[in-house]
Amino acid sequence: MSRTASVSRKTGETEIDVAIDLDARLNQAIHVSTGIGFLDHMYTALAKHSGISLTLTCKGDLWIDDHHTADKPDSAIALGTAFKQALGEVRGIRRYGTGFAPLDEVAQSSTLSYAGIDALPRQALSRAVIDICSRPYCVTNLGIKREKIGDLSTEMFPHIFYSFAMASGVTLHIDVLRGENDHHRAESAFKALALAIRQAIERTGSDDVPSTKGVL
Ligand SMILES: [Mn+2]
Repeated sequence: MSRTASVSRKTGETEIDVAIDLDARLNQAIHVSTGIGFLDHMYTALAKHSGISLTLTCKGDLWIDDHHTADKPDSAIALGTAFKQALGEVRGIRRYGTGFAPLDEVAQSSTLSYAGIDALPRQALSRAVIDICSRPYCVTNLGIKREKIGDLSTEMFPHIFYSFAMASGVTLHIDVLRGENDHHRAESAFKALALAIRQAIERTGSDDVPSTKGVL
């Protein structure tokens, strides 16, 4: 049984089309175009490392600001809605997923030039925990200081994760554990979430509902 979904949302503020395939690992295709470069980068990383195929196009009212494109009720809500639809009834999957994603802060080659002073490259590290439980909840601790990364306001990151969690009905805990550079902190958070999703949606081979209550 395929786990795919398409969602279109059109409001006075944005026009979004999302198509996902949760089981596309061998033929993974990712096309993300939101009009905000850094947001494309994050959604692409999320899809890539979760092993899903994703097409996400968004035409937002970027002449106002990035709020409608990045924040609810738009790209993240559409993505969460498509994710929930593709999953269908929560059965036969692992349900829980945990992801830890490190990310180089300093290129190895440039580290060499620090010879003897700071020989270890710095790394960012994030942890994400997901429970596909139909009880939407989201807590994030990203510790990002810059106001913007590229054209994306960094205040959007918690909103993106929150909106995804609310729309998909999952519980999320996302913490950036270390990292100097805000681009890397954010990117490692999305990658950690991707790894958590990849684990949680993995089929167990049974048709079991992963809950002692027998329903999720
Ligand atoms: Mn990057």
